[in-house]
Amino acid sequence: MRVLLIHPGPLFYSEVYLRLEPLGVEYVATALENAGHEVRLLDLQVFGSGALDRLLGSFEPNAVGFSLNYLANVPEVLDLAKRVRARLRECFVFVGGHSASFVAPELVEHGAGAIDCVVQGEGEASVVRLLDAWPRIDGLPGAVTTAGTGPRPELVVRLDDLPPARHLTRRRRRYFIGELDPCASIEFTRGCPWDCTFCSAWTFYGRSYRKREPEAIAAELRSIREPNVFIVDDVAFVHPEHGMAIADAVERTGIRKRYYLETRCDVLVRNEEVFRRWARLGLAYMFLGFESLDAEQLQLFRKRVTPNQNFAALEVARRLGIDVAINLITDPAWTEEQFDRAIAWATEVPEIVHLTVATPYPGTELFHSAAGELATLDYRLFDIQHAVLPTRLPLRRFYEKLVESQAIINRKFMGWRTAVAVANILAGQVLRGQTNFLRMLFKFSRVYDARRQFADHERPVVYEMRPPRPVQVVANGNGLAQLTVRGDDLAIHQPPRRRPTAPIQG
Ligand code: B12
Ligand code: SF4
Repeated sequence: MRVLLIHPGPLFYSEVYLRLEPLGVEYVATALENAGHEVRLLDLQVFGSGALDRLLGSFEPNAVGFSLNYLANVPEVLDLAKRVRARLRECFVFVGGHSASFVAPELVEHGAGAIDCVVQGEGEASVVRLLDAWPRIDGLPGAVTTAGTGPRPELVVRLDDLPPARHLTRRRRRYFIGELDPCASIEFTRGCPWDCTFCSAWTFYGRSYRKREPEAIAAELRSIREPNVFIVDDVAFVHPEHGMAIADAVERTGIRKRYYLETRCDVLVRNEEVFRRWARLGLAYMFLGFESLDAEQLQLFRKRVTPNQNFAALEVARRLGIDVAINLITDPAWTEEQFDRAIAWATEVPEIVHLTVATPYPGTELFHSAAGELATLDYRLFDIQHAVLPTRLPLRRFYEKLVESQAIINRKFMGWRTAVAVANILAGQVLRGQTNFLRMLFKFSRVYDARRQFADHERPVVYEMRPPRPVQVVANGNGLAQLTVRGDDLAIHQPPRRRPTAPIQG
């Protein structure tokens, strides 16, 4: 079959700092190519939607698959699916990805005949069987159709069997993160053994945690042409021996690149030696999910770290010379004083402090505990830059304070002063025709705008999200509220029988 895979456009607010290759779709593409299908990949983060019309005409796909990792992209994908259906009536149209998996039946419903199937879970595990079976796909594992939901999807057994189809992504020079321009992406492990209440990374994979072979990772790194690499793992280097084994393999091949990764503060503190080794290998930046400065809030998030561990992690990163971006979650119930406390702290520390808004995503426990509280059902506002729960401050004021706190990044790390400080880096990049980072330095005020964020709530809503199913909240022995929805009930993939092996404290 001729198969066209499409990644939707960027979410406006994240486009300031980064644009990364659609690794998940590349994995799906490899599975299809290996099965003999002819595959094209269109990334609308770097192409305009006119490219879709051109490809539909020239390639005439028999099947079109959309990637839907981000809930805020739901309306865009629904509209695009309808456009494909209007043009190619017989085409098999399917949708997969992280968010699609959690809202699958409502997507089929909104699609009103434009979407034949939503593929839940890891696409490479089921997509080939699906295409082989088309049009008799009802009841296949992971397939959600108008006839209902099939059995739970299967997990990929060996992550190393299918290297991502990077040869299918065009305009790769447009992928970057901050100063790492251009930048490729890679996966060392998949899944997360923790279970934070606001996160769906662990429910998606049924709390499984799988590691790739160090030699296969090194070989893949060697095949990557970009000098910079973003490691997409939810939590990098959970198991120190795995991090060291990859470092050994990378050292043996003599690969030299610069890396960006995301990890937990307690993992960084516990596995300092692994991070030291990687700093020597080129680890330049890391993203740490602080989430809150407040111990009680961290407990409510079930983050299983303390503020002291968070601060200790900053010390480790500073010692190792790794630049850090910290995430803090803004609670819609924040007062002016709580914002001011975060602003004061963000101004004082030398790191990048990024503020996002607490967002109950489908697939998280938070989604169900917030049942009945959602202030909007507009998918587009679920991008952690908008308040989808009622705010204590008037909404307009909430956005003013949010943008005021985010503007610290602009003052500290963007604009002319930074451009002058990094003039050498910029000059080298511009000479090589790379301008993503340069443009980034001047984008902040065009994107972050309290008035616009407020006005986004007034846009007409064509597709409404299905509200969460209310749950029974019971008091436990300590007088604390306990949810009756458990992570295992929300899981897309079957949770493994054996409990995770990662050291979890808390
Ligand atoms: C790396 C990552 C990023 C990277 C790169 C993402 C990219 N270009 O794809 C960056 C840093 C850019 C990023 C940004 C954001 N992210 Co992010 N990100 C992740 C993370 C950690 C891993 C994604 C990944 O690459 N996984 C590895 C690949 C192999 O898996 P995959 O993409 O999921 O693809 C598999 C399946 O989903 C499926 N699949 C995917 N596409 C398709 C298509 C078809 C047709 C089929 C059949 C199957 C299929 O098969 C694939 C192979 O198994 C996830 C958490 C997670 N574990 O999923 C969060 C996650 C997806 N991100 C999240 C969020 C909130 C964001 C931001 C909004 C944050 C922000 N501060 O603004 C931005 C928005 C990005 C945007 N679109 O503009 C949330 C999503 C919440 C939601 N429900 O919408 C997640 C789940 C994290 C979380 N804790 O909740 N992110
Ligand atoms: S540790 Fe990170 S990825 Fe894992 S559940 Fe918590 S927030 Fe999600």
